[in-house]
Amino acid sequence: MLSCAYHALPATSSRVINLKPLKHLLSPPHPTTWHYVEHLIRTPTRRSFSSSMGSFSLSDVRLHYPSVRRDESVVDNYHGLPVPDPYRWLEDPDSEEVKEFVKKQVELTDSVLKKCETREKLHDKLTKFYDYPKYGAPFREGDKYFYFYNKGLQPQKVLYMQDSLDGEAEVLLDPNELSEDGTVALSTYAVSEDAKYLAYALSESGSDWVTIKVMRIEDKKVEPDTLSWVKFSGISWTSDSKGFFYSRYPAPKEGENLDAGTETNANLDHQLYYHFLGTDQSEDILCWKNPDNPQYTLGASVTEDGKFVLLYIHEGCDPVNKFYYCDLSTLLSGIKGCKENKCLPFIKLVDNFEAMYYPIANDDTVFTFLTNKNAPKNKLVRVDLKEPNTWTEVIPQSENDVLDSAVAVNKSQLVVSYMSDCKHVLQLRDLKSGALLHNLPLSIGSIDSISARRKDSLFFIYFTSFLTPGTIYQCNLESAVPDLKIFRESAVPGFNPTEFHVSQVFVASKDGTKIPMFVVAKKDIVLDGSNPCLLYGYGGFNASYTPYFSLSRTVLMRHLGLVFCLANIRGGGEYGEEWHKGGSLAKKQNCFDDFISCGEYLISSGYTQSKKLAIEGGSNGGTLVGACSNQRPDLFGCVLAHVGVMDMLRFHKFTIGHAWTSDYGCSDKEEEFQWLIKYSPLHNVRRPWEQSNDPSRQYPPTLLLTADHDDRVVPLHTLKLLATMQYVLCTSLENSPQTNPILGRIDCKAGHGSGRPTQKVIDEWADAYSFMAKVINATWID
Ligand code: X99
Repeated sequence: MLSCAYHALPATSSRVINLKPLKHLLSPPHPTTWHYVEHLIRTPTRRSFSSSMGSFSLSDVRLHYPSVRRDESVVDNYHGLPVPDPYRWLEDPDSEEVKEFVKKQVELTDSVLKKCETREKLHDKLTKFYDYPKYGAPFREGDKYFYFYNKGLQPQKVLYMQDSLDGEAEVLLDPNELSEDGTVALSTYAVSEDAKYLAYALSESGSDWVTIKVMRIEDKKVEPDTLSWVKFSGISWTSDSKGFFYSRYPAPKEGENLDAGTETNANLDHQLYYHFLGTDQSEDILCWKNPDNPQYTLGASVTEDGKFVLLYIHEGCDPVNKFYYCDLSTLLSGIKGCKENKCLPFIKLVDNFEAMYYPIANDDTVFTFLTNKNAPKNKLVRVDLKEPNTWTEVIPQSENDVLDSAVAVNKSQLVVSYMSDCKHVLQLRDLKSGALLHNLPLSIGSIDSISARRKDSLFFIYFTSFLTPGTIYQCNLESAVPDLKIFRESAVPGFNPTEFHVSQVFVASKDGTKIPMFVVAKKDIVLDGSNPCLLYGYGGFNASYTPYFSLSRTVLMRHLGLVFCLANIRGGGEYGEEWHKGGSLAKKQNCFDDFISCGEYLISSGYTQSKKLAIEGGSNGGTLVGACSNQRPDLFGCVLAHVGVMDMLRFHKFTIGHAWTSDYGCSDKEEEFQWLIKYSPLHNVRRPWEQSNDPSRQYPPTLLLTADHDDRVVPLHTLKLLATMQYVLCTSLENSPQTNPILGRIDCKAGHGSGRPTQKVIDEWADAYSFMAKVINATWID
């Protein structure tokens, strides 16, 4: 499971603390630019392919790559150094030439995927295995219970409501009814405190843009309220249920942005608004803006007691925020009185970006925060707003474990989760003193979410692990000794977890730092270097990977004998903010060294060999595998790079890219340009046969994946790297030794990953992993 402290700030339902990062959640409307290639993915045109008789190796003969124009006239000057960018024209998603490029790449890729023998079998098995009921943890609002449920292969999960846990459940919102192909997804949502209204944000085609709608729960009537240009927003109702706070960007100028999610322009001037139910969006009250700092992002939440609205201001993606509050009772004529762009009279409790301040609970003006102020592994502190200079410690920083989350429950208690060597540990503590009351034992794995309210004595947690699809525990704090009881448990039919084994090893990296890595494999594997192996990593943005269930990897382990490995490399938050800083900015190379060391370990310890070692990563993890394959093309047998940031010199110019300078730095600054040019995947593609004594050394078979509506990491990153790799390695030399394929998979009506319908998820798994199986020569085991 992936979690990130920065993302724990209230964004989804205020009462379910979802520890998953928002990048796997989160999006809106309009036609698409690259729709016309969609049919090519389903019914590809036939194309002749040399050596297509029977079983063959994809590397026998060089593919016939499309010829792609290079514009040698585009050369940027970075602090005196000229840097050519011959594929700059690929940055315009609306140009006909780009559409033609995409079309040809999709045709080529599909012609190869058709030759991957396991593609259909994988598709069938993945579909069969995925068809099991998936429940989310119940959460309460007013006197109702709510939960998500997908009966198996539904494109999107459905929101249900019931009066009691054993009462009859009714469908409240079924996103599957909102589009024919399942590409409309529910992202953020919030139920009003009286449980009369549901405000919910819908995303189209995987975009980060969302439209907020409102439903009257009683009769499920959808109200006329429609809020547009919402992105990176939570929804938080005031306790009077008259309306809610949300964040948005200014509406684009007329004619701009006809197909939300395909545009690439920078997201600037995030603003906080309050929407009154039953009014037009044009009447919404502007509550905060930062005209002097257009790159800031804003979020707000109303406290559980309804007294305060809290404002969080972020600059970039670091776990740091400013923290302001407004006592709602002091607004003389209510929020309405704040018209004419005056904003709410927020009081600045923390007005710098030195640390993270995440509110856990408040008793009137006495607030308890989770913070990393002078505590890189986090701690709990308390302050009375009336005495803003007196802070006391409630739970001090632990020596080894990261204080991951704390949720108030049963009036005076806290459910606290720690991350201990990349696994979660759960405790019950006293809210006032922070004292440990009980350890709540769990097996080795992750707490995906904690669903609790301060006024309730019953809470739920969602637990997952490599071999546990999902177990929801309930805990009743009315009993003398709290006891976690299984409330619901998922099982994948046909999957027997007892056949597999999970271990955790600590691999010495280049500088000696011990890097934890999980290894999941069949119990009876032989360490003779013969096993197909998949190494996965992320390494950035303080995001932590703890054990999680992956249906696709389960199928690969069972039917390809695959060893699955998860490397907890630096840049993540597995050991707190120091682990993050150890793999960011000037130290980003540590991420690649850590990952490469993990790959070398898997070979030296007999799990696998280079030819059978695949690496995979998405987003910042796409950058990771892109950089690692540039640095060690000899070490890997397959590279799967999903939605990666590949142009490290220009990422900050597109959509929310500017927020990533907190991890990467920015090429506008000379020193930081020097960090970036050294590992930028786009700028470090070299011919391995010219770099070594081995004239046959080449790049591993590579699949670069992206999607037309990815407005988080815009597709141009992948398109430019694809064109560059094909040119440098394959087409610019008549008899290039590079026979391993370099391919791109460009999905349509899809984005960075969140909200993707089940069918698209399964299609992508089948494509990527059948390509992998083919090139690492992993054969099907029935
Ligand atoms: C983001 O870019 C987060 C974007 N984002 C906000 C939100 O800035 O999702 C924000 C403000 C308020 C509410 C919600 C949001 N992220 C998240 C990075 C990594 C992350 C990302 O997606 F920090 F975990 N990247 C893509 C980084 C490089 C590749």
